[in-house]
Amino acid sequence: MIGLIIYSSGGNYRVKTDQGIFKCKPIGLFRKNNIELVVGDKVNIKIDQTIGQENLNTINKLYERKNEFIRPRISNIDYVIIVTSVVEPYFNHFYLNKVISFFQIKKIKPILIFTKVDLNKNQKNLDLINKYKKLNYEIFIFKNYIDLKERERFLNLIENKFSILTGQSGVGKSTFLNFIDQNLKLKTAQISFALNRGKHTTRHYEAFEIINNSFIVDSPGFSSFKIDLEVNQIAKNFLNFSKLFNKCEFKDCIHLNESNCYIKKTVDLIFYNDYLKLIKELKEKY
Ligand SMILES: Nc1nc2c(ncn2[C@@H]2O[C@H](COP(=O)(O)OP(=O)(O)OP(=O)(O)O)[C@@H](O)[C@H]2O)c(=O)[nH]1
Ligand SMILES: [Mg+2]
Ligand SMILES: [Zn+2]
Repeated sequence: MIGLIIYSSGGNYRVKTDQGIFKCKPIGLFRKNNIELVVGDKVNIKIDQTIGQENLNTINKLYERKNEFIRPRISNIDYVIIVTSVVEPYFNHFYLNKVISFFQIKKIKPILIFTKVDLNKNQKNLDLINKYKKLNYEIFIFKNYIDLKERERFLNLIENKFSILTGQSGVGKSTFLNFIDQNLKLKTAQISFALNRGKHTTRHYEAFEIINNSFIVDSPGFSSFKIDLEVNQIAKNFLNFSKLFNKCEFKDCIHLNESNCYIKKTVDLIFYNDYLKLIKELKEKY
């Protein structure tokens, strides 16, 4: 039977199939070949309830992965849903731009959710959201709720897709998901003002089935997201750079001090500065 791994914890898995969800263990071959199964994997399982009291169902085949990530351990992602709060925590566009670019390099489309817009008192934040709109990203504005039409639009977008939800702690990932699917009732936390950081309330990776065979993994905050980037990849994939870098004079332009750099000339300063900051961060790493 073919299925999708929707939960993993300490070598125990839950696999969703046409016949329902089954608790499974992988056959020894996986360990022998050093293959760790992860949430998002498409697998074959064998149902075997005859041994002892336990349901000993086994996973005996892994189908080829479309993509895979080390941390979090997840595979076959169609969309990344990036949640950014405009206040508490502050509008961290640098982090957002970095995550967008990381996933664009992997050819995974981002969906941007801006939260806590009801608490916003600063026009600059709204202007910034508009800058993302101009780059043609799929955007949703969350004010502790979104209206039915927007909810529909979101559900249509993720239909039959496997998506990962990410964003810094406390931005409202779980709150947003609970709103989209009122049956989920994920734990949410009050932000801790003392630290100006949200408390971690999401502990494990689990794909939640939102209606219509659409799955979303609610992952912990970004600190545990392993982001590996290279300068020349960033130079071609940062935000909308893929549409622009061909117009730079040099084919391998990294948009710093090269002459006739189209990107330096045309990209919004706030985004260009984030690009510089990211390049600096990468260069310091090596
Ligand atoms: N006013 C307002 N509060 C919000 C909004 N979105 C989330 N919150 C609040 O922000 C706090 C943190 O929300 P969570 O959903 O727990 O955040 P999270 O991103 O899941 O956090 P972690 O699981 O720790 O990564 C909660 O108190 C929410 O009620 C919003 O749009 N408006
Ligand atoms: Mg959460
Ligand atoms: Zn350039």
